[in-house]
Amino acid sequence: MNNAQIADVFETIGHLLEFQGDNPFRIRAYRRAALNLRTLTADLAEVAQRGALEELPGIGKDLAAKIQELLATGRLAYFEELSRRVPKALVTLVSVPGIGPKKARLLYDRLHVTSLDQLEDLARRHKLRGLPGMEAKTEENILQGLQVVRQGQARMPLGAALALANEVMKPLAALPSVRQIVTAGSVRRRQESIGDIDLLAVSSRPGEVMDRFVTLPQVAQILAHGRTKSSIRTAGGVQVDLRVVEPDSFGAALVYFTGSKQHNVTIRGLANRRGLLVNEYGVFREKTHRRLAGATEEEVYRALGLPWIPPELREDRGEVGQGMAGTLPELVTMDAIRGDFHLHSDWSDGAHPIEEVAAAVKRAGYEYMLLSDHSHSLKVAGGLTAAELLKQRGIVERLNARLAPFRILLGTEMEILPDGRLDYPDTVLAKLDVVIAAVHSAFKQPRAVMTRRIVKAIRNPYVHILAHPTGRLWGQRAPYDVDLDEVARAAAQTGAALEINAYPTRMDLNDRQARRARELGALLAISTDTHALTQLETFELGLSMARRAGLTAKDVLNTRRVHEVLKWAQQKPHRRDGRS
Ligand code: DGT
Ligand code: CA
Ligand code: CA
Repeated sequence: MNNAQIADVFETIGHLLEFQGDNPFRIRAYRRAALNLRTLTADLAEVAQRGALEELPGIGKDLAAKIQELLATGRLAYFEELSRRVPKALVTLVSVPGIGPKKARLLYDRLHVTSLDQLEDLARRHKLRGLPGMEAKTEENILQGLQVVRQGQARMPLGAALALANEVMKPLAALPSVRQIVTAGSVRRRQESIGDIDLLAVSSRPGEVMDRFVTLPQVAQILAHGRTKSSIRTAGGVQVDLRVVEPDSFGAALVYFTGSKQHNVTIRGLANRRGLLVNEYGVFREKTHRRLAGATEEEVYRALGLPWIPPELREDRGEVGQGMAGTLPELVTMDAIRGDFHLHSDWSDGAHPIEEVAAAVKRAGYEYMLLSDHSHSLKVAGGLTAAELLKQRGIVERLNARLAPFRILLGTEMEILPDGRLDYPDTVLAKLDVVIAAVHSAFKQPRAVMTRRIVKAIRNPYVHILAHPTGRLWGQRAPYDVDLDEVARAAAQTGAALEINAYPTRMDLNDRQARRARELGALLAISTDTHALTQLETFELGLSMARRAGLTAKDVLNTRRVHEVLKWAQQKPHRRDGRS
């Protein structure tokens, strides 16, 4: 069993317990564990082998034993026993955001709903309203929830796809005949959602690669097994395609199978206008069929009169024209990144003491980090009172003396209350280095109210970064309704930054939203939202969104030196239009 499957089991247990009216703390513990497992980049089997399961956030003795049982047997007696006590249809229904146990009961008992298709049909025909507590708006919410579930089922978030791709590539790369193996398709373009995983390899013995591929432990079903091309499906339902190509057409194949389809169409058009032919084998003269390029991507693009185009930009959003004009943006790279702007410690809902978080961030090569524990209104996450928050200052200073030149900035991830007021008074905020504000409540507010709420927070002179601006949680919660253009304009006017949250189930802002925010003049800050140290490496997901947005180093706050960040933060109260 892989991480996602074990997370699914825990999440379902949460639902089953809720049906039985079990202890809310136990229910929450299972749900939180599920969420943490989903965002874990390490392989659970490997963590278990190291005996380190209990070091994971939210995993105690009991859950660690359950993970062990699932890993060892693929089953969990406790889960099977719980499942027997609750009709399967209820479990299906409650997986839809917006349907709790009470509504699921109603739908099942009164309308005998047993499948999502049936539910969708009834909601579309307005047959749900009239049940106690169900109105037109409820039907709308349920339809929206169904979309969220289906999106989550049909495509997976980038982080999960990258983890699986690496897991599959590792044993293949180890074969002596394999000279290269890389991702192609949407994974290589770092798209936020992935349909299937495409891999490309060069090998002197393609047959051996194919045989190894279709017998990997991840394989649940072999969809195709050919001489140079095979496809499999994992137990989690993910399709993986692998092709082996000749070395002298590797570059052409990589361009072709990286896509996107639209990008390929555009470069084919460009080739045709120049009397050339481009396909997965190379670039050829149309008339003589003489081969001009094929072994590397660089030479393929060069033969077409283009510079090499980073995969993240290959979406036919103008990159081919920019390439011809020599105006492709110089995308921000990991090398340019100096700090991470959103990390939790065990003072709120993080898993580790400040000291350990800082040491790990420093070890990862950063120059600074923003400590941002939750504020007191977020009780479920152990939010800090103002007095507790200010107590962190002394600890931060002592650690800074020890870790110099590494620097911990003191901040907070502060609640934006439903009416747009903030969780701490300005007198407290003025004592912090950088302040993050975030929405974690009243998600259902109408668009105008939510927009006003967030803009009001951004206009506070002491608020510097808006965390996860849309609140979307992959497969669980749709984004709240907010006018992001208004939010970006307010950020641009006041000199605040919008976050690109790299948490694997968030990726918020995503690439399109970040691109738009930059167009409107807003600065972007990439953050891991780290709760456990295994999450530090997810920074790459946020960086991918930034690169797909076409951001350069100067568009991204993280590329600034620490004193520049502090200066930027201190200037905010003095900007003319800081307060509305
Ligand atoms: P996905 O899997 O939905 O996340 O998106 P992709 O882009 O990975 O799409 P996929 O797996 O169907 O195909 C991988 C790449 O192969 C795609 O980006 C471009 C190339 N490709 C696939 N089918 C065609 C086609 O009919 N025409 C062209 N020009 N390229 C194709
Ligand atoms: Ca694909
Ligand atoms: Ca594919």
